[in-house]
Amino acid sequence: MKKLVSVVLPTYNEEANIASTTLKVLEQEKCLQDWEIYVVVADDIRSSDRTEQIVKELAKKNKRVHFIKVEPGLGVGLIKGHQYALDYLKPDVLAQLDADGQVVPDVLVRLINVIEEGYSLAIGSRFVTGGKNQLTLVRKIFTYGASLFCRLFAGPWNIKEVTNSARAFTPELFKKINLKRLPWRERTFIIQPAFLHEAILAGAKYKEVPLVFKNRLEGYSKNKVFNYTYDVVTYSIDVFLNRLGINIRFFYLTRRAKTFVKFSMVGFIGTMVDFLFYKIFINGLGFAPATAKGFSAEIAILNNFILNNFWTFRYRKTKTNTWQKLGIFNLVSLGGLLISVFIVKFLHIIYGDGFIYLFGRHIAYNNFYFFATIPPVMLWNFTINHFITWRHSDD
Ligand SMILES: Nc1nc2c(ncn2[C@@H]2O[C@H](COP(=O)(O)OP(=O)(O)O)[C@@H](O)[C@H]2O)c(=O)[nH]1
Ligand SMILES: [Mg+2]
Repeated sequence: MKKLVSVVLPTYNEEANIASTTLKVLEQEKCLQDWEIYVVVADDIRSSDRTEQIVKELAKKNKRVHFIKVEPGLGVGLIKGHQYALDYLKPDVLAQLDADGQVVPDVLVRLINVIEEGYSLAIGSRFVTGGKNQLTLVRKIFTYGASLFCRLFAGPWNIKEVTNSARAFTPELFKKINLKRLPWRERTFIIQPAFLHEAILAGAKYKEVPLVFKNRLEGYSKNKVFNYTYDVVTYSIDVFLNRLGINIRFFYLTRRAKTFVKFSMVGFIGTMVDFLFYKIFINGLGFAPATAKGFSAEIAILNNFILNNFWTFRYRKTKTNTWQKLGIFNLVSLGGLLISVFIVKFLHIIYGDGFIYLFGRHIAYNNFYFFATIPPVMLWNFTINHFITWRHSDD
């Protein structure tokens, strides 16, 4: 009796690739004499192209091809795909690959061989001998950076590849994975490193095998690299904190508070821009400090507006146009400026000019007045911009 491997192919608008990828995956059987390959295509309900019709046609002709429709998100596609396989196909090994043909499908043979050697988890990797990453420079930097960050903070150090889906594992391992903790329902690719982490906690015996990742020829990538970077960083910090015994669900909190976190990052960058131009105007152009501050503050406001408009609140549909938003944003910032002046004035009246002695230095009270303005001004700016400047309107 042959053994059975189910291969989940998650799809989201993959009409140009899914037929050829499915056939190439099934073809790998010629290098796997003891195995029968089954394919489960897990198509996102948001797919608006012909992926579904194409796979259903294939499934009619070939009982090895199965099709399910799944809720949005890569994690949902993968997990629901494996659950379907366990329920209906009773596989000896669960495997998964990208459906777009970017990953050369012969990796499947190596993944299964590793499971046959006695490992419970085989990981396709661009970072072991024979592996190749033929993506653009930005993506290469991301792959490497994510790998390094995960290895340092989440561990283990000896897994080099964390951000692709090509893997195989035993049903026993899959059943031991804590799905309550794994963020598989989140609409992000974080499932890729998070699944590894949870698999290791579930006792996986793992090994990496080489994989060639080509550039995409057809269709488009759904990988939002900037968001993915944010998730990899916050997830790894979450794991790290957990290890220190600090269980504050950092990943979930920062995801829920994502807009606020982005807004704060913009504010931080804006403060640096403000300070940089303040110094340039004074030292380079000989402006008086007050004049320099006026110009540098407006440059910082423009900087923050652009970042907030095209990043923080990018998905907000507003009734106002960009110029109107810029006008409102300036007014809100002016409000913030007034608030900070009042706070400094108020604190100065109460506490006056003084020093405290900290770390062997005299530190003037006015430094604390400056920093005391940041939380209330942040709150003001965020609240007003959230509810007014970038007010979301559905119609
Ligand atoms: N079901 C499902 N599949 C997805 C989703 N996002 C991406 N995929 C599939 O996952 C695979 C990898 O995604 P891709 O966009 O190619 O990311 P990249 O290879 O990292 O650029 C492809 O087969 C996609 O069709 C999703 O939200 N739901
Ligand atoms: Mg891809």
